[in-house]
Amino acid sequence: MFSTAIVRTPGKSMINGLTTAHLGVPDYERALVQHQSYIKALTECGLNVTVMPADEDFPDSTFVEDAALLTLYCAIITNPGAASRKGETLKIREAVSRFYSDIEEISEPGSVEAGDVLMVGEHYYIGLSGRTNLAGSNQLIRILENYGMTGSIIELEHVLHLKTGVAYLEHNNLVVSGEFVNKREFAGFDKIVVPDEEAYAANCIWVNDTVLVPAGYPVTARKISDSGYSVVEIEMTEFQKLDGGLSCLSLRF
Ligand code: CIR
Repeated sequence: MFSTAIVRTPGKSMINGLTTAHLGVPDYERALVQHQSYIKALTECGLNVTVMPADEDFPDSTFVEDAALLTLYCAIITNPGAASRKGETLKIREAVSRFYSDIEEISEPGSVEAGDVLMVGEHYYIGLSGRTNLAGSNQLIRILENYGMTGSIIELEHVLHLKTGVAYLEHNNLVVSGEFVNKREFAGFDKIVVPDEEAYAANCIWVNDTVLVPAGYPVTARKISDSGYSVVEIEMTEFQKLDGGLSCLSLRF
């Protein structure tokens, strides 16, 4: 169970965020409303939510998930692969240090964005992506092992981050889309398969047996609800324009 989340209000500079989506420029006011709904949903799932103020210097800084990996035993500050995102970690470290005394970090030449890291109990799957490199993945595995946890590497083909296309809902249930449907590494899971036309909905989050799903993906929402979860739909259009999904907007621990 999670008790706490950290989020960061988007800044007006989000309109300059990194994107490959071709869905237009985010509407800042609408993004703020959507972010408020996200916070409300986490709160209703029982989490205490720490809201960091916007940081205009970093257009993608609302996607806090990428800057740290929070485990049961330690926090790991990442080293984002995107040059414009590297400086995000400074304030994330400050926020995280209120909750953790053991804080580790990924350093050059290693890069990791924790959107590439999928937690399944005490094992962490690490996606090798354009943002997370082999040196960073190996550093991360060493850190995890020092605390009695494990990690393994998965090569990504098309997605930005591992969790762009896969989500773990506990109880051995894995939501998968696209390249992950038949991935050998995930053969042992019970799979909830997201249809190609709803691929964005593969980035959903388990929060204490409620699953937050982006609004507008009825087939996926139904499949998850049929698997026994209560489903809450969140409008995410303005973050989708920056390739961001539900997991990216919070650190949950
Ligand atoms: C980026 O390209 O870095 C941001 N525009 C989106 C980050 C999304 N984060 C995530 O999937 N964990």
